[in-house]
Amino acid sequence: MQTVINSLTQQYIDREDRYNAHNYHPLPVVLQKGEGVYVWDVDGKRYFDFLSGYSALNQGHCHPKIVEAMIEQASMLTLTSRAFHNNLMGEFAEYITRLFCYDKVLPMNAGAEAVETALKLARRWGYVKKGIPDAQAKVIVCSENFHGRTINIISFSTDPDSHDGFGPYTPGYVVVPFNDIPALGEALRDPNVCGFLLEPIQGEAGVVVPDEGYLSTAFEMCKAANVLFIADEIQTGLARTGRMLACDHEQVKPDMLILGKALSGGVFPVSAVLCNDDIMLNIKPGEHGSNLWGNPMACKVSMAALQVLIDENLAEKADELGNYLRDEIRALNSPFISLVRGKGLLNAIVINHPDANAAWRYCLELKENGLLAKPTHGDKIRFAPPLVITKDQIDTCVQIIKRSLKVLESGI
Ligand code: IF1
Repeated sequence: MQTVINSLTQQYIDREDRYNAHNYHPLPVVLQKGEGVYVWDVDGKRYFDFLSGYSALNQGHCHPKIVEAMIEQASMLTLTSRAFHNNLMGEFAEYITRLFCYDKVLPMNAGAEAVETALKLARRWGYVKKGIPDAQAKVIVCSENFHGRTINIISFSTDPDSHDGFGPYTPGYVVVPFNDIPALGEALRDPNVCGFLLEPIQGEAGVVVPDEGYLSTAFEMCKAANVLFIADEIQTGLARTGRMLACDHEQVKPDMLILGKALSGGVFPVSAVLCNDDIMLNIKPGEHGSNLWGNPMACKVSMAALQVLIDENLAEKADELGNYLRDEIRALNSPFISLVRGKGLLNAIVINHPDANAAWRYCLELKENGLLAKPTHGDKIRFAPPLVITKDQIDTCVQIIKRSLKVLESGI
């Protein structure tokens, strides 16, 4: 089916295309308003958002408490830089470190910056505390990882689109297959390894959930090898998978925790690294920073965003509704859906269809029927609505998901 794009939508798209870098391939929908689980396009058509800004919007669009915190702070004080103190930095740091039970927090802005920060902290810990010879530190990472777009981070990406053509690459990384304990064991034998960086569930790879016991076993192995276990929970964290952190499913407390995305409820770039003093205090004044990090706006917004997760029991809701959503999609018994996987409300379906373009065509049809989702790696589609969605709304969405499958009956 050919989607009809009206001329107003096309004008917006053409303008973007004319002036914006071409580093994305979005669905042809132009949004201008959001509230809770809904977004509206420039024609006023309403959609369920099943992407949630790649999990930045766990609290839903324009959550009133988060927006209120932002507006209040915006008219009071927005930025001090770290040359001076501000009245919110300490309050935020106390709030978030108590919540996640770490000694210290180091706030940043984008997710990739927090990952970079964690890698610097791991290397520094390796030299100061573990006694790794200068410039020899290595970090183990997983194949199919996604941790951001900086040159350092893409140096250890195994995705050709992210990686190729941006060399020379940063050395110091060892790639092991995800969910492979023996391979990790082998890599941990190198005494120069300071850290193991992983996503507890691989998001961009298509919501790949490791075997039960993988996280806890990997954590124990890192302990035994005196290697830091570093969890990138930028996408899996903050109630998305049915627990505050995905590592909570296996009672693992990472040595370093990386947060981003929903840390601000999607209104503002806020990220953070949390760890204890033996790791954090190896970085001294002048050795790391950012002009914008930990600004009062971010502090205020982030505390509001975290409080919403707690007050609205969003982890519990994600757990319950995630099980329900997966069961309902499985019950459709569609020959075109070969797999439904995920935890909580971080889910993906795998499309089974001879047409390589089927997942894209299906997403266009979902859009026509009022639900926005985006394919990843060709045949996978993420289903990750804001956690404020209700059971009734999920029922409506499952009907849309079902009805839209009809489009795949053609083109076989
Ligand atoms: C885009 C992907 C998802 C992340 C994890 C670090 C970062 C991300 C686990 C970096 C960011 C975003 C980036 C966004 C799309 C989205 C994404 F497709 F790119 F891979 F969700 F799966 N660690 N993920 O998922 O955080 O610096 O971007 O704030 O358009 O690139 P960032």
